[in-house]
Amino acid sequence: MTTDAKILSALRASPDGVSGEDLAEQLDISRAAIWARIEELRRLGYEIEAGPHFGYRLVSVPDVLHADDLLARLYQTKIIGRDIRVFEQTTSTNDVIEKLARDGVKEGVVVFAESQTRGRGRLGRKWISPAYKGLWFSILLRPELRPQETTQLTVASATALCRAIQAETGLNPEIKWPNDVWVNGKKVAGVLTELSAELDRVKHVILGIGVDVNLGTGEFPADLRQQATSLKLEAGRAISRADLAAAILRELDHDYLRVCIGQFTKVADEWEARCQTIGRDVTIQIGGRRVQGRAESLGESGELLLRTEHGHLERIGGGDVTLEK
Ligand code: BT5
Repeated sequence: MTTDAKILSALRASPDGVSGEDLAEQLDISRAAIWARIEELRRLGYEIEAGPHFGYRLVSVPDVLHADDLLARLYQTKIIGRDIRVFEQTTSTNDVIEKLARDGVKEGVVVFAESQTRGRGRLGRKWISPAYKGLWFSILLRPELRPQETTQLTVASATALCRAIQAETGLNPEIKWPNDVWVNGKKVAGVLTELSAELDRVKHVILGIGVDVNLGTGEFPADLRQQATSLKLEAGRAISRADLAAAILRELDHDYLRVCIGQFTKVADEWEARCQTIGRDVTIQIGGRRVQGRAESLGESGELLLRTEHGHLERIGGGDVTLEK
């Protein structure tokens, strides 16, 4: 952990304040060095009160993503979030992770961007990513899975996102297979899973996640307003992006471990309970093909089991779902 991360976690651990002397002792640096770091944190927008009786006290944190601060909150995760990098702007955070993957960086690294100039969805679709309004981030994973099993990670991401969003906002998110998180009938988050694989072995997976946190209606293009919303619009209050980011990474770490140790069925049960697609009549567009039927359940690799209109059970690995009335 960096010095800033240690200071922030010490301040969080003592909401009533902690003395400069105690901080200096805990971190094994001088009081002057502590003071200099506190000044720097204040410059970044952290409101830190100082007084003779309580020492230093964290009053409020700015609505910016700060890698050290996120690290400080995530010291207990096993894989995801041990290394966090925040960029002011990128093309797509998936591109940055792709480069890190090629450079041999360890799995679990997370890249956030305050804005993306070329954020993308599946099939090269555009993902709008306005500055400071959402969480636009990607994670590098190197799981021991076969390529067809990586749908498990998309499923795990959706369940983790739902738990974190519910805990931080009180909203009740639902999942639309395979990668959408919805609130009150509109999309608030999506997952883009990209993988590099050999025939039978995954080399790495990039999970790209976009969450519409504090966008106002005007920040969505007119053609998206019917189908997309933000947590702020639905909850009726601004949501702390840093709190939500930390919660999501914690939940993702938990679900990723469940997948790694062969407990995908537990994730799948939770997923099915949240999934509004199961039990519904749907039309699925898979490239140029269109299939219709009833979504029956989730298969053991995260695929959708669809009872087609002709009575066959089809395993669908990916596609765009439209719910029939
Ligand atoms: C997704 O694709 O839902 C995956 C989105 C993943 C975005 C993240 S952001 C960080 C990382 N870096 C990237 O470059 N991407 C990932 P899909 O199911 O194909 O949905 C895309 C469709 O959603 C678009 O065609 C629009 O209709 C709609 N859309 C675009 N921007 C949106 C937004 N901010 N919120 C809700 N819907 C949006």
